[in-house]
Amino acid sequence: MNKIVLITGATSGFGKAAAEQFAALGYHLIITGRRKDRLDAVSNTLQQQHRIKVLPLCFDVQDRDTVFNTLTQLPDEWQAIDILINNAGLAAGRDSFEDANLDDWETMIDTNIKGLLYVSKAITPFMMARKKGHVINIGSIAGKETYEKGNVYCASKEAVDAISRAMRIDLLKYGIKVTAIHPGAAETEFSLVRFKGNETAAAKIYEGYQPLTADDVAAIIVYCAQLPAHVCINDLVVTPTAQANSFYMYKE
Ligand code: NDP
Ligand code: 8X3
Repeated sequence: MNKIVLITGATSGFGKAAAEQFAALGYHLIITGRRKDRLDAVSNTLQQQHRIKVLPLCFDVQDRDTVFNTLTQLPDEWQAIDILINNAGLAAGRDSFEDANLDDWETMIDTNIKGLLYVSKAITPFMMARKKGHVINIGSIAGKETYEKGNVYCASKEAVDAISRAMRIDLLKYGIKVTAIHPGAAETEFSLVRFKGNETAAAKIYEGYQPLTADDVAAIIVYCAQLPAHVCINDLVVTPTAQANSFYMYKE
């Protein structure tokens, strides 16, 4: 029987690449995002290319009522979710603490922390009932080492790290695996979003070295998801070879 994977933020970057790779392996997909046109395009393409079912759900993970109304009332055939990938997230701005915008801070906290919690709280009861499941949270190297002007983005990803450890302890009794994956610099729409559409500022982040791609990270997500039932990668940090940590990047 095909497994079901739910991926938040599958309209671009890691989430879209993961949807493509899971689809190629025959998984049925629940994919989410706010941009309905993109979500429908990903859904239609993957259903045409592979013999799988796709359920696209368009919502903002910050919206608590919509998250719970949508996810707790999934059609019966979609409730047996094997893998939840909490990927939806963003950085908004890269400003020193004193200059940072409060709305940016709230957006990051509401998306990266609260959104991940809402989705997890809505979906894990399905896994608890089946005494199995796998939650894969996308953190960041930013959650391992706080860098200059990273303030609340780093804090939000440090929270993802702590929440992952907490979920792993509390969900152990239900046989649910929890994996946290912490990527370094990857060229997706991440920097374009962070710099609010400024293409020059975004491109500069990836100059002088070879960053990770969305497919690199997706392949790691898929690898973690496909390990035998008794094996769980708890915590995984992955960077481009040119990046040693949040601070040291070797640029040509
Ligand atoms: P992208 O900007 O390419 O993708 C982000 C995805 O998240 C999009 O599908 C977007 O969909 C979705 N999303 C954002 N906000 C919301 C929201 N409020 N509600 C629902 N969906 C939302 O970036 P990445 O693929 O790079 O980022 C994916 C994750 O990886 C993020 O959590 C990010 O913090 C993390 N990360 C990224 C790194 C990088 O260097 N790229 C490194 C380490 C971690 P839509 O806009 O349609 O809602
Ligand atoms: C994204 C990687 O280093 O820009 O989480 O914070 S970084």
